[in-house]
Amino acid sequence: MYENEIENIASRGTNEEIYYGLLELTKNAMQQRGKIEGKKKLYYISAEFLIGKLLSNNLINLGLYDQVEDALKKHGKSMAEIEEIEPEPSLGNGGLGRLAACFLDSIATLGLNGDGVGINYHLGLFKQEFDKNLQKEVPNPWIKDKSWLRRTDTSYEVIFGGLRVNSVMYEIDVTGYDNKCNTLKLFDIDSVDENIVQGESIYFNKEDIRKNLTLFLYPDDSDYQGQLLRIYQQYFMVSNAAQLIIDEAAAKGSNLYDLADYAVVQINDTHPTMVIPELIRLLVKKGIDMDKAIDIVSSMCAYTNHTILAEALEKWPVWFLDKVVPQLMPIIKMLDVKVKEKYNNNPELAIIDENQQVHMARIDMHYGFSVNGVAALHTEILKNSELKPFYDIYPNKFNNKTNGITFRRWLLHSNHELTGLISSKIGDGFKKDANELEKLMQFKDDEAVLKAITDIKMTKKKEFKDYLLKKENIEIDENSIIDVQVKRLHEYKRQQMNALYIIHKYMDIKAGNKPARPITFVFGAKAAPAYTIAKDIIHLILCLSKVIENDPEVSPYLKVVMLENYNVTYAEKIIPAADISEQISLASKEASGTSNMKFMLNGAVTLGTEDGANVEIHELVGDDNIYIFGEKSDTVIEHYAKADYSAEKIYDEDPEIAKLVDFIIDKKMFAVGNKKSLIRLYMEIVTKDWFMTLLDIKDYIRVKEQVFKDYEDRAAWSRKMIKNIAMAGFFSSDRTIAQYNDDIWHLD
Ligand code: GPW
Repeated sequence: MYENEIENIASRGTNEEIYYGLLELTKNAMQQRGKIEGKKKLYYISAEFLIGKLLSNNLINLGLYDQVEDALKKHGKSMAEIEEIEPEPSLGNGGLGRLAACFLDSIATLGLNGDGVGINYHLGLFKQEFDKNLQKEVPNPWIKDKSWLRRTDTSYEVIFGGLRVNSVMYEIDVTGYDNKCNTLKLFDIDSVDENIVQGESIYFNKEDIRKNLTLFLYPDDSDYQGQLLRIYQQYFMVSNAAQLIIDEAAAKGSNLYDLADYAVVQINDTHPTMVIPELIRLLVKKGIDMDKAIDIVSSMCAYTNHTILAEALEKWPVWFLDKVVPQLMPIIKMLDVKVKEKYNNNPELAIIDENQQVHMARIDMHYGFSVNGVAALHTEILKNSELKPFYDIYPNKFNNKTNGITFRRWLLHSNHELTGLISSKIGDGFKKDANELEKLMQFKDDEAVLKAITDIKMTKKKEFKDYLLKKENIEIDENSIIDVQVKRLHEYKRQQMNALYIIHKYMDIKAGNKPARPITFVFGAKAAPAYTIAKDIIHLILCLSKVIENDPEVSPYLKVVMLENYNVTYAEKIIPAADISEQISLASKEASGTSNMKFMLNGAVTLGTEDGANVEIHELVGDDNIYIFGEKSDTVIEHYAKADYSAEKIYDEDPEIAKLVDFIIDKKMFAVGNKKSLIRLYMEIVTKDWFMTLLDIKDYIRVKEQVFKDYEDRAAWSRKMIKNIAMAGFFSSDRTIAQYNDDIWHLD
């Protein structure tokens, strides 16, 4: 199929013409596939869908990729260069948004009837630029005249306090691997005006809702207008979703009393929580009795928790909601009264607390039928501490769904070489059943296969080197060890601890201890615009990079690279090139992590704490094929409970640690950096250190030294690589989604 069209497109003159030709062809091919159907439908509502570029993935899922690549080759072109034309939509911050995108791929691949519902942010998340070693945020317009978006005629009225808007629904087709299509539905309004953004910044008038409602993803919420805007966005998203759900069910014959036979809603963290009162409101408006409406909605909504960080569990003041969504407040108040009556005014369970704050997650837990965490450890912590009062009253609602990633993007697309090798050894079965990767263990002592795996790693390192040189004019050594930490910048993820290791290594080399081979430390991370310390950590890393580069004694052995504007596309390039995967969050704080899975699948070895899904990786690969360090979650949770952790004490009592921290404010650093920022970070680490960097730093250094030493036994290292690849099957999002369906959604 499509031979002539593909040949015709590949023969066009410019990459742009080829890209747009392939875009149209792919969109048509997806329409031809047809839709996945069924009586009951899943609505995966999420404020973020970090879908990445779509051309290659859609072609892979349609089975057309090889044909296109061959045709391009004949004309002296490659997919890689054509793909450069495609803008990357930045409709997510990080893991949560990328997870939603992986899930859409797997839902369609398993042939399950399920759509994503979200918001069409015109400028997405900001684009990151570095200026004077500091992060600068600029808008990232991604919507072009021709794109994957399809405008539909579906439109709903959404009523806020003192404002009515009419939405427009856009769709992006989501094709399963060798299967039919679902859709991602993104709501928007026509009146949004990109010109209200001031210059090359992300600042705009936050009060003009008609013009800014879908302008940015999570605009700066450090001031109160920003938070209000976030509530406007959330309600806009769920009011559209609720109306869509009711319309689609009614069209299939639902009398609405049986709505749960037609629809199940997955609430992706608390951002879409207002879908619960909104559905209740709409059902009551249609004449259904209030208690009955509550029952119906409670039987069709399920909630996923993605964090135990208290500051991320959304709480909104009653008066915010009164202002933005006045028609929901009577319902939320009634839901709260029912809870208070039933549970004796227990303040831990209250939806509205004594400070007149509405706890969004508590609405989900009382009025949804399922509550899940995203890794085994995370779910245990939810049950035993964070959400214990709720687990005590609703033990049957709680369940675990360890995250997963789509292997179509994170292996088939990002690592054709490794995919080819695996196919040649164990056949193509793993593409549909990822557990078949375990068959690779037959080759654990096969020198030719082990060599092929290390050769592929070298190929991917060279490819990354070329990409980086072209994109950022930074040159790295492909023969160096590539050690990678890529994820949002947050103190709990502890990029600052990695930086302290680099300081240790720098000093060690200055003292005459040269490493066996050069090491390249790669970081990629965006910091929230209002998160000062996170931005200070970026500054620290960029300054370290300069100090090392300027030091001829050290620069032959160490290089620090901070990728500018790390995004999905960058992830696809760096992950296959990585030797070491840094997963060093403070134990208990990283709900799951998903890049850890992507690295493992591509043959990198994890250096990490017993946190999130690292725990499950550890169980699967065994002690010899992962590097674990640091305090365990129980100890950490105890420290928090007793409030007995003191960074200052460690700093005062351990001169080796003090020496590393002091380097942050060394004159070498001041020579390239911003004094205020470096001093602020130094003080933060010495006097606060909320995420206990100094608690784990010594063990981290000890184990990391061991990693670099072990790397030199190339044969032993290649056996660690194959073990990681072979055991990665569990982390396919196809497995995760099958479990969601078996335990929660029950779609045909
Ligand atoms: F705070 N995660 C994220 F829980 O990327 F809502 N953004 C978020 O806003 C939140 C969580 C939230 C991440 C977790 O940090 C990560 O551990 C997890 O793997 C990922 O969500 C997907 O579950």
